[in-house]
Amino acid sequence: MKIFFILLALTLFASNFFSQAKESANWYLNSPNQSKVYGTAANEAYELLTGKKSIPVIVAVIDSGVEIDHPDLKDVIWVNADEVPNNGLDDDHNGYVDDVHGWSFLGGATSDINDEASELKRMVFLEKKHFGNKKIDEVDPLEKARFEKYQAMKAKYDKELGMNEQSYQNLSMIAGYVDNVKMASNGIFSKETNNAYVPKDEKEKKIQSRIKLFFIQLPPEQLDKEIHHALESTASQIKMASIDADSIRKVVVGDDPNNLSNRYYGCNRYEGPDAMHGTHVSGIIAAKRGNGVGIDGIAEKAQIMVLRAVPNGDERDKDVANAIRYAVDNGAKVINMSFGKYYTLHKSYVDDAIAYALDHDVLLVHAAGNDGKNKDLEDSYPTRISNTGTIYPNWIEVGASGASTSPKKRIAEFSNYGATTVDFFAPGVDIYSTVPDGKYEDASGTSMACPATAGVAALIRSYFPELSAVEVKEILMKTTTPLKKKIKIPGTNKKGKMKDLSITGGFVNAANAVNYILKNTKTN
Ligand SMILES: [Ca+2]
Ligand SMILES: [Ca+2]
Ligand SMILES: [Ca+2]
Repeated sequence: MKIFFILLALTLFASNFFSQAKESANWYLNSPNQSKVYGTAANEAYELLTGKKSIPVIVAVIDSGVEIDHPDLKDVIWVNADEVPNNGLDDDHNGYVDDVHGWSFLGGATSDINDEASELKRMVFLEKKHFGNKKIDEVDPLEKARFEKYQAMKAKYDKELGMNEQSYQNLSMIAGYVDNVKMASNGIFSKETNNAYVPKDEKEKKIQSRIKLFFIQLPPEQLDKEIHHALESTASQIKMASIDADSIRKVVVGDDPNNLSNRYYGCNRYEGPDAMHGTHVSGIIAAKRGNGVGIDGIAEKAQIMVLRAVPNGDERDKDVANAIRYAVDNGAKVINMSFGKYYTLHKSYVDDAIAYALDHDVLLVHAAGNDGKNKDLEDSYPTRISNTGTIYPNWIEVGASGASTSPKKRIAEFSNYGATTVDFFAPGVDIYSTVPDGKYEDASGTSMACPATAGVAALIRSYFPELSAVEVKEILMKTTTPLKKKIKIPGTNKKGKMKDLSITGGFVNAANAVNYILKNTKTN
């Protein structure tokens, strides 16, 4: 699941949700050393690096796909120089035909996967195949524990389905209301038309007043779009419930998603059906700086390698592992992973790919998730902790922070956290970045904090290539900006310390990292 622009589906009726005031469009580049806004200090880092040499760094974006011809991205998309485009041959013999800018693990000869089942559904589906309609007393005694686990998963899955139905009904009502407002006012949904609209009944009256609260943070046009987007994706999850968990995959891609031995499947369509999320992520890392167009990304010399592996619904461990391996084999030094799920079917396969990245000096950056949860209590996947208990050191886990200077509002209300499982926080609220059709939009999520951090890591690796992935991670950990004041713990009404939320208790800071390196290591 794309840890996405905050899903309105479940939260539209929580009035305090969008509580953070926007300070400025490029706030994520600001320095906490120079202002009270806790950006990444990328611009200050460049001031410190004036005159120093840097090299290109490939950053793999494992995501939904990327608009590679976006005006602010087209010059920073990775080009596989050894691959001749469109000749139907694997010229560089890496196993992938015509992979010029990366690869999609979610397509076949002619079509692409957009919607997929949840991992929980896949697990329930496989176990159902195994146990059929057996009852507990009909199960082989040796399989009782497995059966009980299956029953627990099934109960959870059934509950999820019920919740989807509920949020679909809520969203339909809200979307219907928005459409009614538009119909009454020449197609325009705005503050004014919402205020002027005469509600048809009590329900509409309630929606009208709730929507007013959301206008404080979200422009009407975006709210309209997000409501309809959430409605569509909920509808697709409901539709998914009635079909075989692997059927779409088998028809579109053609591989067996539970046979992990085959790495070579997919296609070279980099955008896929919905490149919104991956395009936004890529802009934060690398949108062309100083070209007078759009925004400045964080890492000037980053080249984006596009790896499509994250559909609507849950990504598959097989694709995540193969995308990591592709990135490692084809020269990426940093991998951005703005996705996650709470169930996993083939975790060891991803564990092995992470170990492979470690062996080849590749840094993985992962989003903590948007459920306001303590990850020390319930972790999501992928995770740096392997099935055998190894903790991989080439991994950074990032929570999301906002531009607000009020400590109470500095940590995003939606962000997951963990005193032992999240490393630090990075800008992830109201981040303005590239989206398809050559446009730009605000989005919030740990999905945005992750590329903010990947961008900083790429900046460091570009100027200090002699540092290893693990050293870069350690330096970013050592040089975070602390915050002594009490913060609000996401998803609760409790106050806490930053150390309750992350290992470092701080916020990523590119300038501090550069300063540290210049002082403590012999470079350039
Ligand atoms: Ca190739
Ligand atoms: Ca070729
Ligand atoms: Ca630009």
